Amino acid sequence: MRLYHSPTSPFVRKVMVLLKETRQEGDVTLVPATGTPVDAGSMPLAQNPLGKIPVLERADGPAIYDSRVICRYLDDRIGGRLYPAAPRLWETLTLEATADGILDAAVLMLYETRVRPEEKRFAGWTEGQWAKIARSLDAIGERWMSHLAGHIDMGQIAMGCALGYLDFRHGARDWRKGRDALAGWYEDFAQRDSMKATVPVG
Ligand SMILES: N[C@@H](CCC(=O)N[C@@H](CS)C(=O)NCC(=O)O)C(=O)O
Repeated sequence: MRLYHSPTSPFVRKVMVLLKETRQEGDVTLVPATGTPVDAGSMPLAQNPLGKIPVLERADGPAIYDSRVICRYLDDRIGGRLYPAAPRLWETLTLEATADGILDAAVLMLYETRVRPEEKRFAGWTEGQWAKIARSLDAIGERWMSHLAGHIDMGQIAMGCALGYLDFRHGARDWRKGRDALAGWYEDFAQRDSMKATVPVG
């Protein structure tokens, strides 16, 4: 299989952590890809018309995309370890969706400063994105700590990648402030070999 990859993409990181946790890394060749909404660059447009990564080219079927689809596919391929059976599955998927939503907002905030010309920026829009992140982190701290304390699953991996990305791109916002329980969980989770091996650089 071939995975379109960037070492700074938190969505790609979700896939990389899963590959390491499930010992499938050797089955995948990484293909570098970069691009933005205004310049698709080397994004695999033929495989994903949305021009986003990750994209996985499979040996047994057409390319698939969106980190949630790829992660579910790769987990299913080895018998399903990181997506548990229902009813816990619905929590796992909701936690993963929340982490991905945090990442969507965080990536849009980055594009606002990196891609949009300064005279066209709108601070209220950026703050609205951060408000989504802040509300989500508060909700996780209030309602999801027992799930996070359970057996590792894809919801936890996605949340670990989301918090790592906030440190990487939005460290000055200090997401840990007032969120001791979540910060404590992340400190431990970030020590996993799969997380240490995929820390974003660039
Ligand atoms: N929902 C997608 C989001 C993927 C995504 O936004 N990837 C970013 C890189 S971090 C990207 O490819 N951006 C290019 C663009 O938006 O044009 C997923 O989970 O895979």
